[in-house]
Amino acid sequence: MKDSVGSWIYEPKFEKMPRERLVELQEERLRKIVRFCYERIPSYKRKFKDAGITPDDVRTLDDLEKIPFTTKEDLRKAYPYGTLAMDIGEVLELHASSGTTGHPTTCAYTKGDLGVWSKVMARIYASAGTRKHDIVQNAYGYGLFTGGLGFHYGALEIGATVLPIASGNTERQIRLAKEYGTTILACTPSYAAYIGEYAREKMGIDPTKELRWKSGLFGAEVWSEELRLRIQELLGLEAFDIYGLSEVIGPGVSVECPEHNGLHIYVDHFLPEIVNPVTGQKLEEGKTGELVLTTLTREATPVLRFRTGDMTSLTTEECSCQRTIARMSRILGRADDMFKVRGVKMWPTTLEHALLLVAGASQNYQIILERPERLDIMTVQVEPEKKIFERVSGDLSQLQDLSLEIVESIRSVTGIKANVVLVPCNSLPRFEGKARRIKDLRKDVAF
Ligand code: DLL
Repeated sequence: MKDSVGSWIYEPKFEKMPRERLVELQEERLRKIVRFCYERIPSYKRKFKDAGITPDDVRTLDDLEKIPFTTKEDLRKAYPYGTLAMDIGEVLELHASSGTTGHPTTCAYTKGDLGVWSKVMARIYASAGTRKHDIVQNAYGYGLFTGGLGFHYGALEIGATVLPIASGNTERQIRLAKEYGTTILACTPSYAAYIGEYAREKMGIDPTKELRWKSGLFGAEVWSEELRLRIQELLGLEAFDIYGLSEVIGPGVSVECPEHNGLHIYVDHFLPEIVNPVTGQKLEEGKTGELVLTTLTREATPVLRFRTGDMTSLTTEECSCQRTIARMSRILGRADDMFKVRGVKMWPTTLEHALLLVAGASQNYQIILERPERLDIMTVQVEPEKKIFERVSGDLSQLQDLSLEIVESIRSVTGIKANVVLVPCNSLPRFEGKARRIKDLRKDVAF
């Protein structure tokens, strides 16, 4: 195994467990959690009744499909306390996931849940080479968003030092990184890229030489392999993809190992399935579809077959890092972020991938979708890299070759001819949290 950042395994007992034993453990936990949900949460009892099943019908992993899905809408309807399986006296922490449409959803944690959260986050840190002597710059938002506290608890569990700086105030991020010599950066990938640009352009600091970051734990939004390479170049660290969601635990569901060939899922706590997002039909290993997760150990707000809306695929093929647990591919996008342009399905990352294949294009872009008459028009606004922008003294008309190259790259990746508009550096919005890349101005778009 490559050991670029001294990666290690925090709970080898679970991560390297022989497959048969792992399945036994999962089935044992599945039977328990199914009964627990049925007995403690009235909406599950109702769902089971409607489906004509009882907890006794779920004995093995193959029985999982008998259980009806849980959707975000189910959880929203049950807001604020309808999803609680425990008495409020047992709940130590409440988080509400961002409700951009309608009610948020409640994610509650007992002492046991916080223990599991800390442990899975510690596994994540270990996978990214974090040790006791590391100083973690935690630039995820603290508060109701689970990013900040999840990364905080994991760092404490490992015994590392945590700098709870939260997101924002980029100048201070860079100054403190330098002064304290922080070694691990945790934030969204779009913010990491922004920090890299800001350090160079606004502060004259080259993070690869003047900061001590060795690894970055980036997640909470979709990003592409090309953006990873950009961030690594900008910040001089090894970038790890980390996945999770509030309804299931927060960050802590899966992470890459140094092989960077998918994200190992902590399947002893979170049971994954892939389904066709339209029909709900279970898909076989290797096929791309919507990730569905069942929490095997969650106490306060357990979920059975939760439709995450995230598109990925699974593999149980062995990884050379020795972990036996399944891997998921990098998230392609959300089923509901997926957009169609003239019938072709894509996600923002598809475009990001196409853009970053072109030298001179930056990772700052925005997609605008319009349908002035009957045909979709996709316009991609892209900032050129700063050095290129400066070379032409801000005269974008001199960069026609660059925009043609981007048009060609998008065409070869998606088959669609987009309008590419180069825009001045620093003119597109930057995000300290999750990036929002699409402006869909089309009316009544049907999928
Ligand atoms: O974003 C938890 C998190 C915090 C994960 C920090 C990683 C790091 P939510 O706010 O509930 O929780 O948003 C969950 O974010 O369903 C995905 O659509 C997206 N997402 C999370 N991680 C990734 C990732 C946190 N690595 C939603 N790649 C999920 C792509 C991600 N999308």
